[in-house]
Amino acid sequence: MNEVVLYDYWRSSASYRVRIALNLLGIDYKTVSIDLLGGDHKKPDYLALNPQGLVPTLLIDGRTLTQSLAIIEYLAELRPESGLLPLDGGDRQKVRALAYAVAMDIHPICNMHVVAHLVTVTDGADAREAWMKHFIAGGLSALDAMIGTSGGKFSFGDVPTLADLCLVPQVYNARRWGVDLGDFTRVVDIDATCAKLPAFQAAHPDRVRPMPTP
Ligand SMILES: N[C@@H](CCC(=O)N[C@@H](CS)C(=O)NCC(=O)O)C(=O)O
Repeated sequence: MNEVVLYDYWRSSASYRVRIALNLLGIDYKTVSIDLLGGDHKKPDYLALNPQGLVPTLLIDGRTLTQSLAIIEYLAELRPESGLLPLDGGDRQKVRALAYAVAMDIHPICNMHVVAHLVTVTDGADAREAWMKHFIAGGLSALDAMIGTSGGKFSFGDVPTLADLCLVPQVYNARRWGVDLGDFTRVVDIDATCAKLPAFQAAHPDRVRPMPTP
């Protein structure tokens, strides 16, 4: 098998999702750090891999894969026994709905280039934090309600799914921005359950942050 290579940024939620998936599936991979703050994602070499100029990108099976959820679904379909996507169509729909609530409804409006533009058009540095808190809190409140009183240990059932791979990085991001998570009991409990698993621990931004060059 060719070497698996993940182009990622340590603090990127979308990269974090894919790191967890690779770890859960036991797929060894090499990381190439794309420094978003340094503009690496807009350089021609990287744009040739990922024309959107976003991380992550995964090289695997001789393919160049982009879009974190599409990457995870590719991996999950190769290993249906992983449970990342449930086998039952109705259950799979529910897991995708929970994942999309984060990846499509919270993440895009809180992305780096979106918020950087907000700051330029509002001319207010405070706008960034207020924006992040508002949309992350609203999105996580809805996610908490969607998960509701389902009794499983994870977002859906008793094994980690695509939904948890989206929830955990979003909670990390919420904490980074100082969002009050007090009302989101299920979300916080599920995050804590995931945090006990080595695959999630090894993917945490603090564990993968590149060392500054001396
Ligand atoms: N829908 C894409 C989103 C990827 C994405 O937005 N990545 C962020 C980091 S989490 C990024 O590269 N941002 C760069 C920017 O905003 O300029 C995916 O899931 O892969």
